Amino acid sequence: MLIKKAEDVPSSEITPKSLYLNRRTFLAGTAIAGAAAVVGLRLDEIASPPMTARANTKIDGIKKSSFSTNETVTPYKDVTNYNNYYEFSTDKYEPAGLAKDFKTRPWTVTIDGLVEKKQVLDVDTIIKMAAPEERVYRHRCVEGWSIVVPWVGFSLSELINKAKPTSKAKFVEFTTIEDAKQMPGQRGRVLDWPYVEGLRMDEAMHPLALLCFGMYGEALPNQDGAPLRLVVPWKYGFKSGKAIVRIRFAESQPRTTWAEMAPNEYGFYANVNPNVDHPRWSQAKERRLGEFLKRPTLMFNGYDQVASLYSGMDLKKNF
Ligand SMILES: Nc1nc2c(c(=O)[nH]1)N[C@H]1C(S)=C(S)[C@@H](COP(=O)(O)O)O[C@H]1N2
Ligand SMILES: [Mo]
Repeated sequence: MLIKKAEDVPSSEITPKSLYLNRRTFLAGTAIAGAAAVVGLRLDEIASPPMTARANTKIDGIKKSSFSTNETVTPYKDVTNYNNYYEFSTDKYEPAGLAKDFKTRPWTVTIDGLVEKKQVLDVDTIIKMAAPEERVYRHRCVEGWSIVVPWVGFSLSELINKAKPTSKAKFVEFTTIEDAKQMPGQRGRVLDWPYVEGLRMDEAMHPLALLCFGMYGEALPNQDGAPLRLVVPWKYGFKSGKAIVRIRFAESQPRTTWAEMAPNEYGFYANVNPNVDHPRWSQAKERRLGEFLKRPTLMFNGYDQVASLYSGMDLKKNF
């Protein structure tokens, strides 16, 4: 995500990594640097960065899903070294390192609001609620890059059905952990912590909405949202909150972090839509990490099966 008000960003956060990268690129050779600059590539697309150690637990019994795309999966090293995770850093290259020692156990998730019974569940109880599936989804960041990831999890509806929301519940709110001791980005006021996102109940119940605890057959790396995150593939990435500690059912639309931060730029719905530009850039195209040329962005990120959720709605107004 791009920050609207530069003055909100503590100077420590603006340390120009790009300068450092440019210097490294420069030292690596001006020909490569020139080529990288011309096509707008990241340095690690030219020269491989250090690999993230793959020390995550393998998940057993993963079923394949018919929701998966057969597009080329983005390399693990890209997905785990280029992350939006402002609790750690606004620099996409930094969460991988800064989240290394983040503690994801013990971990509980509070389920409250308009439910038959409020409860605090251990994350491992949640993970065992249904059989794990691999869902290879396209994931489109509002900033214009995209990835294809073999996520592991199960439909959020499985958890919602067990949580038994009352008939009054029309929305679901997801809150991320607040722990400035472990999350250096939370020591600054870049966002109004904790990070909160939300969905309308019918969106949350759509089988594509994934409660996610793994990727590439293993437990989620910390920088990708361990131990539990959401993946809502037809919406811009910011709707998919990481490190969830609370799920609250509500009658009215929850206040969500990015829509509060910059309401003219980020809406509550945030459906991927090539026809509705961000006020500061076009959303018509995207760059798949690792590719040279941009590709067209698809309506609902190509997940047409959600279109009926929005029939009769003006998606230019409800962006
Ligand atoms: N808690 C939390 N969740 C978050 C974010 C964040 O900053 N904090 N960034 C969002 C954005 S903008 C994107 S694009 C995705 C990125 O997920 P990834 O790093 O696994 O690709 O996470 C989303 N979830
Ligand atoms: Mo994003």
